[in-house]
Parts: sequence; C-alpha cells; structure tokens
Amino acid sequence: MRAYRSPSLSFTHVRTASTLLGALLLAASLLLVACGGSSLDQSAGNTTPAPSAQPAAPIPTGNIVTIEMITDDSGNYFKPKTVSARPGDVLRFVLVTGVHNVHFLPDSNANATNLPPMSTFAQLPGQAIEVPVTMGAGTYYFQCDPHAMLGMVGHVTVEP
Ligand SMILES: [Cu+2]
Repeated sequence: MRAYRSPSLSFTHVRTASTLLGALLLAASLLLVACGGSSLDQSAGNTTPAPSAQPAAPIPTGNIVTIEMITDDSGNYFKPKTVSARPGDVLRFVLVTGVHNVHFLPDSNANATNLPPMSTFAQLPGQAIEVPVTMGAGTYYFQCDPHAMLGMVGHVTVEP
C-alpha cells in the first residue's frame, strides 16, 4: 500500500518545487535586468559620482571584509588579493588611489550562481563598493575591468 501511494506523492512534490523554482528564477532575472540597467546608466552618464554611488545592498548580517584598491609605483592591485568570507558577510572594496571597479566575471566563474553584478567605478578616495556575499561555498574570481590585464585580480573563497 505504501509503495503504491508514494509515487503520486513525490510527483506532486516535484511539481510544486519546480513551479516555485520557476517563480524564483523569474524574480532573479528581473532583478538582474534592473541592476544591469542602472549600472549602465551610471557609467554612460559619467557625471560626478556621489561618494555613496553603489547598488543598494541588503542589511549586512555578518562580518565586513575590507579589500583596498590601490594604484601606486608597484601597479594597480587589490590588497589583499585573496580573502575568505561567509555567506551574509560583505566585501567592502575601499578606494585608496586610482579609479577601479569590481567585476565577478561570469566567464571566469563557471557554474556560479548569485554572482554580484559588475560594480560602478569608484573614483574618490575613501569611496567603498560593498558587495554582499550571496554566492554559495566556493572560490570566486574578481577583477578590476580596466586593470585586469595588469594583474588587478583577486579571489574570494566563500566558506560553507
Ligand atoms: Cu583598477
């Protein structure tokens, strides 16, 4: 008897789950479109940026992991260039010198979900780009787009 009933039960369960997943994916893609649109608008305008010109971030629930963005005699670089974090933490990229952004390239993060969108550019010393850690456990590559070829790249390892 039990063996006879269970297939229909699990079928119902799977259908409900996939409907939910579809709704979530739809919501996520709408969110991505909205974020992409606003960052394009900001870089296209290229007017004086407000010091706090960043995408709205969720309320931080964990630690803040600070990474400096630097241009000096030794080049353009993130410091440190390798960090670890946990889901709910915030990566805080603080501009020290130069003009930089933060981009978790999808092409360089195969199979990653919930990657942060490409940031706008930080141009004022002290300006911070805050990136909530929304990705699952794993190691993720990020770069500054104009300086990636010059070695301005880094990795964050998200711990489970
Ligand atoms: Cu840079």
